[in-house]
Amino acid sequence: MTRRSRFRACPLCEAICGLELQYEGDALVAIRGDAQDPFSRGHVCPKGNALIDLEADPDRLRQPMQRIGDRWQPIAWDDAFALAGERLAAISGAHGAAAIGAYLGNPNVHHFGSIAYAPALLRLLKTPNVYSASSVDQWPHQFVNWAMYGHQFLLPIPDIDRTDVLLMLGANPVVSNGSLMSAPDVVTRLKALRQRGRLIVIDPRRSETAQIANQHLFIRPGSDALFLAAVLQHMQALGPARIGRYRDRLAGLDDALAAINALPLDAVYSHTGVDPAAIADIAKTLYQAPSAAVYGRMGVSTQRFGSLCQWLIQLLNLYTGNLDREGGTLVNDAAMPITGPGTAGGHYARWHSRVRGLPEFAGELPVSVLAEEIDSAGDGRIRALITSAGNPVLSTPDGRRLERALGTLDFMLSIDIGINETTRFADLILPPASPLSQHHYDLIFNAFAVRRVARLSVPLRDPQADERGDWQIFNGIAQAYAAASGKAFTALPEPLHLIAAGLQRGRSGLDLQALLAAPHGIDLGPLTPCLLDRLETADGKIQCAPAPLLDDLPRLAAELGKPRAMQSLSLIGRRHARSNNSWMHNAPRLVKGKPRHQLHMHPDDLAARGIESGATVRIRSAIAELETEVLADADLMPGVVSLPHGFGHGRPGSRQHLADALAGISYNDLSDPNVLDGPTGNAALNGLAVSVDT
Ligand SMILES: Nc1nc2c(c(=O)[nH]1)N[C@H]1C(S)=C(S)[C@@H](COP(=O)(O)OP(=O)(O)OC[C@H]3O[C@@H](n4cnc5c(=O)[nH]c(N)nc54)[C@H](O)[C@@H]3O)O[C@H]1N2
Ligand SMILES: Nc1nc2c(c(=O)[nH]1)N[C@H]1C(S)=C(S)[C@@H](COP(=O)(O)OP(=O)(O)OC[C@H]3O[C@@H](n4cnc5c(=O)[nH]c(N)nc54)[C@H](O)[C@@H]3O)O[C@H]1N2
Ligand code: SF4
Ligand SMILES: [Mo]
Repeated sequence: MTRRSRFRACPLCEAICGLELQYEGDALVAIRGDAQDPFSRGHVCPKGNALIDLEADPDRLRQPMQRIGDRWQPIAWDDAFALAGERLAAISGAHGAAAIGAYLGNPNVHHFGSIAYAPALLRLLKTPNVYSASSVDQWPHQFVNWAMYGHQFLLPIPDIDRTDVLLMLGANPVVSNGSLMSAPDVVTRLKALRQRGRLIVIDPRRSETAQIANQHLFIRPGSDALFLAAVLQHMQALGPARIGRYRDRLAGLDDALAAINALPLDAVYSHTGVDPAAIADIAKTLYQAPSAAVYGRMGVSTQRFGSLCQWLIQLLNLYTGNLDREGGTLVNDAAMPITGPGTAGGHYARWHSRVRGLPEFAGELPVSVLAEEIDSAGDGRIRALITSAGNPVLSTPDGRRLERALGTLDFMLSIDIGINETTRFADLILPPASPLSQHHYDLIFNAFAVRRVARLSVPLRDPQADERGDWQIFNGIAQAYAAASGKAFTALPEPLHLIAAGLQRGRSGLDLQALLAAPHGIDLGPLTPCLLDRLETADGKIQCAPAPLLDDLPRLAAELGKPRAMQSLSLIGRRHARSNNSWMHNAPRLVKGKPRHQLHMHPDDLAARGIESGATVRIRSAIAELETEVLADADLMPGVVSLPHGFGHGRPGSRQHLADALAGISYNDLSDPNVLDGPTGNAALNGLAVSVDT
């Protein structure tokens, strides 16, 4: 049979690679990188190839399913929408809007039919109980963008293709393929940077990215804010802030520097483990380089000082004059804007969580409070939950408590493709059609890319009669809920309509026709300085000293007074090229080969405890004690242990036959929902104090 190639963007990670999908008839038989995509230039990774497995997965749901006790039975779409609408309306009517909670997981961002349609349903529900994977991830970035630049998505992106020096903290793009800097084929880009200038990686593990860097320094988990503050203190001795371009657009720089300079950092070495001479050298390198960028990701956002880290990173880029400059960090002027008039810029502390009183940010509460908002009695308790493309039982802190809480809900609705650790508690699961049969435009990742690019993905096959796209599911639930509760709701038009309207709001001049005529995507060139023109703060200035960040400095200073607990180990995460958070473990081509779930520990730490590599060990955190196997890993900083998240499958009722057979424990059965970033309540997943013994 002849093969036909069809093209679209990969929906699986932020690199948004172009894929060439080869079909025989209607069967997807092979996947390659799209060599004609001007941005990804033919790059593909093992996960991209595993789309074949996802399409063929026998456990993938292809019609709505209703749970009756522990049996699942198919239900027709119209009946499913009606049931969802009636149950949600009844619970909201009896107990108020707060009784309905919603959790949006990571894949929502990768589907236009979710990201552009879910907000209308949430607005209709009017609940203060909205949660998402953002608060176990990049909230500190969004918060600092909002506080300093006036919009949560005015995100300065490191100009990795042109910079001379990149200081990278807590990121491992060689494995993750880059995050909050969409950069397909990032290895080639980083190797070019290494040739051209200097890549410096700060990480408690000699990560795959550290291995291709010019320089790698270990750091004690959670101590980066002290390190960054020390770099900024040193830099001030080298010369003045290079703020000429933004001089009259800055507010509070002196206040910010004074507060940071008041930190007594003489003991920075004993807290960070980074040699003061190296800190001085990094300050000089950044300050003197023709261009330089500081960038930090998961390891410095999902930790106790995540927001301070992101703030200090912005201040360093500003001080060296590299903020909003070619070769420094730049904001993407996306073809389909996600900032500016009519977009959700963010707000803070307009309401607080019922039980612990944590502030909302941008309309959401931190997911670390979700379980207690379900299981603590009282008015405003969550009694019904909607999850969309999320697996919070494995992905958010204290998954065991959440799991117990989910079992007590009056009603749970999941929009998901499978029955897993989370969705097995749902009363109703609505599975969207494959992304390959839907229109898609990457609203978020085109806007966070290291170049200006645009690409429309069109359906590669006709939808089947009984399939519904994500957008139809969100419309369907909202319409049924409105009907059952006597509210008004106008369904949103189909994706192409919203995509065309979105492009029209931008300044690229591109329209739908232009995108349809360019199936491999369009390159609009490198990023250009535009942040100053786009600031959305009240006074139009960059806010260098936002109060919530200054107010968090005493908490950091208090760290300096604390002796380090010598007995405890510090637990950090670890991603693998063949894993995707908690959900791609049912793909045969990804899970084959040797297991990857083990706890890694430095040989010296193993020896000190008399533990053999390969042994089964007990890991104890503040909330749990679990057993798994340990492996020696000389690439870790002594005192640090690492465990991948997203394992711990095989729970009763889950239907993921390959995943459920895998060994491993869930990191988030250990992680503590009370250990959080100060201003945002983002989960401090990394740097968890644990002990390990046999
Ligand atoms: N300890 C620890 N915990 C972490 C992290 C960590 O590094 N360490 N990382 C955090 C990060 S960065 C993130 S983003 C979160 C992720 O947290 P979540 O988004 O909650 O979890 P995922 O594992 O991504 O689960 C994705 C869910 O989406 C479903 N799904 C997949 N494709 C589709 C689709 O096309 N449509 C729909 N409707 N559903 C689909 C899957 O079946 C699965 O249920 O985890 C966080 N948790
Ligand atoms: N293969 C694969 N790719 C993925 C994912 C996946 O699960 N698998 N997930 C996707 C998602 S949702 C996201 S958000 C991105 C994340 O993308 P990245 O942030 O690039 O990925 P991580 O692997 O979480 O990198 C975190 C790094 O921080 C280090 N670290 C831990 N604690 C600290 C600390 O206290 N200080 C410092 N300086 N470093 C620390 C870790 O050792 C690790 O190397 O990856 C995406 N890409
Ligand atoms: S790097 Fe990301 S976008 Fe590219 S093929 Fe792999 S999963 Fe897909
Ligand atoms: Mo993420």
